[in-house]
Amino acid sequence: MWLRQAEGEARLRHTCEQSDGLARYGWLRHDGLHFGTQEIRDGGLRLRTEFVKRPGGRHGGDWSWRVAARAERTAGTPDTFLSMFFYVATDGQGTLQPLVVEKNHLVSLTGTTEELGNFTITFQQPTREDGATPLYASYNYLQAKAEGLHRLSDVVKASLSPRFVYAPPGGPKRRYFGVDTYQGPPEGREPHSQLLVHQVTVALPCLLEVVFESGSVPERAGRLAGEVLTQELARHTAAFEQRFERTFGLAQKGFSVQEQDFAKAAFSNMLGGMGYFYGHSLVQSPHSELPQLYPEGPLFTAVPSRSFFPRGFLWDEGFHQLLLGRWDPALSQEVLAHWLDLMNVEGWIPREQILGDEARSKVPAEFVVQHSSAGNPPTFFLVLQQLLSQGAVDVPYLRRLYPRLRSWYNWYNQTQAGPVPYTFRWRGRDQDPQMFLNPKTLTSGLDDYPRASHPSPDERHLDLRCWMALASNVMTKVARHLGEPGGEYQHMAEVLVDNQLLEQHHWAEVLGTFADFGNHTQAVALEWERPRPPPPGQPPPTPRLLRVVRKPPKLQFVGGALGYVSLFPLLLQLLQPDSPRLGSLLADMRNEKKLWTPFGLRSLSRSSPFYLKYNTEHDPPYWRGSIWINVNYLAVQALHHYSRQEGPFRQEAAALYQELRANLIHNIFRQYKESGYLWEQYNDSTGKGQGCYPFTGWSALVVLMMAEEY
Ligand code: 6A9
Repeated sequence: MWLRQAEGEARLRHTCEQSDGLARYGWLRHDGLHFGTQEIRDGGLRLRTEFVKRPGGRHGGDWSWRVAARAERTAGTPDTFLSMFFYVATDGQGTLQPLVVEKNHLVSLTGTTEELGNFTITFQQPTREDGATPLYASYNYLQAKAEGLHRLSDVVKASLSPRFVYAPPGGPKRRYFGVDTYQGPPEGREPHSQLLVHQVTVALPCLLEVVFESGSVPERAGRLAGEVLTQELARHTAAFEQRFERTFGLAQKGFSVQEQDFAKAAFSNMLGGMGYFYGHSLVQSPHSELPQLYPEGPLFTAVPSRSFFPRGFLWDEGFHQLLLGRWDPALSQEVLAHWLDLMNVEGWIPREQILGDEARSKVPAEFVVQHSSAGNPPTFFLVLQQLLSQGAVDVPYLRRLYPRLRSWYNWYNQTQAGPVPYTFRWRGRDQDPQMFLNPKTLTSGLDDYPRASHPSPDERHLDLRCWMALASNVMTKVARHLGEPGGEYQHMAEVLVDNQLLEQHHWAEVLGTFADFGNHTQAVALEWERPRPPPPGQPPPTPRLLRVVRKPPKLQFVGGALGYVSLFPLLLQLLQPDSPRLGSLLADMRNEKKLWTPFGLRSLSRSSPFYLKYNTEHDPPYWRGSIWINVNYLAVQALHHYSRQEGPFRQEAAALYQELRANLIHNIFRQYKESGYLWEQYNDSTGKGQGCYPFTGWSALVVLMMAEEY
């Protein structure tokens, strides 16, 4: 945690929060195992945090952190006076023994926990940036009990007092906020966590190091601090640069150093943003009245956004591993195994993973419960396909995965079956359709993308059918790889890839495109209800925005919805290279009145009646026009594929490939330079990043576009 004392008010920084409005932060380099370098810009303050981990012993080895802080010269009033808080906290079990000198200076501590065994943590003296010249500092110390790791900011904030004085020899005396006393959590809340806080208040620029030494490391060449730490950081950084170039080849492709740095930051923030979570899911199943707590379990996963969605999301994770699997296939295999271990007895995996109090503290209550009839695109099949083609999956691993893969596949195949054989339907669309312009389909991952206006069991969803074709195809390959009978998968794959049947179920001749099918009318609008006059003496009721239906729905292809869903047969490469439908989708893609923008493909045609429409008074458009990078990655990948297949559209696909790839890379890079971040989506008129940030989930797939790795 840190606090800029010159501000005169105590604005404590701790976890990644969008509301802090930082100009920039994120991992610039991270190799996932041994080291990372992070840069944080907070007003005029620039923090650089780096760590090195040195394996050894039986508990993960040693690690050291270095934090360098300086004031930016360009800023109006330079910030020269800073507090940094280094804390150590237990999480339910374990003990900590502080060594405190001069009443409030925590020099080191020893501790024991189940996972870490015995360890020592030492806080080195602050120095100037040279790492040698000692620096004057004021120290504060807090020892407290907290409810849990998710409440540590509250504890520190509640204990701050402005009564302390920073008085460097020969310098002016200044008051500052320091940790003082803490009364303890409110009555009735069990403290789970023992907390020790070491606060150092210094003038800038400065450098601080923290050294963790594991009790089971038998002997060490030298303490991982000072010059030794500098050398190890340099060695790991050099190895990172080489490996990055070997893996992605961006220098060789002629990208500038600035562009390469951007790609390294995008990649590193996805890798460095990975988390290890532990806890229960809260699940509502159709068989029980109340949501049930699932058994506790671990999840090692990347996250879409460190600030806003710091937890696992199922279909996001498949996209994440497409990138991380290029760097470290073993890591991706571990992540996939973790996810598949979260499967219930029915073969279902919850879409959003909110495990443990810390994760739960970031989620509004209405989103916590997961529904066991709800799916999400099975993107892990994309990852398996990729790992198989890299030759990176070992057979014993795949053999252990296989029973779970079978159950997972069957879950989709059975529970999400459509009304006609070989069609599919997302369950869990919004209830209460009259409340929405178009009832949402959160399970599809495309949330408010328009579907049949009147949800019904007659629906067939094009995207899900295409996902199932992919899943069947990959299951066939996996079975073959293991020498298992995979006839059922092969049969499904053949049927689902059959272009004639696909057209029969989903080609809408009247609309000239592929589409969903269902009970649908385009003649809907949101209107304020005209409330009846209230009975005498009663206040008038609050008017509601309700959907009016001007023309009754009928069973038909879903019109007015050209966009990402329509492209799925192309995106997942199901179309034959000589299919005339391929030509027609390419034309829709390239059409600026429909999907084409200078920044990437927009999610919904500009000519759709749903384009940029609110779904309720308070629900702004999400997948109704803006540019999403995961789907654009699939598009670039598919265009690359079709540019290499003999056929009448080969040239066109090749040209679109070049153009779309260049547009996406240029815009995401430009937005990064201008705003400091990668974003959740991009505006289809201006290219500007929007939604949450930093979002180095699937938006970081720009690295694979740069590398042309598909
Ligand atoms: C809201 C409010 C701090 C929505 O990236 C994760 C998902 C995608 O899988 C999905 O396709 N996002 C996309 O449409 C974000 C979903 C967040 C839901 C929870 C909680 C956060 O408050």
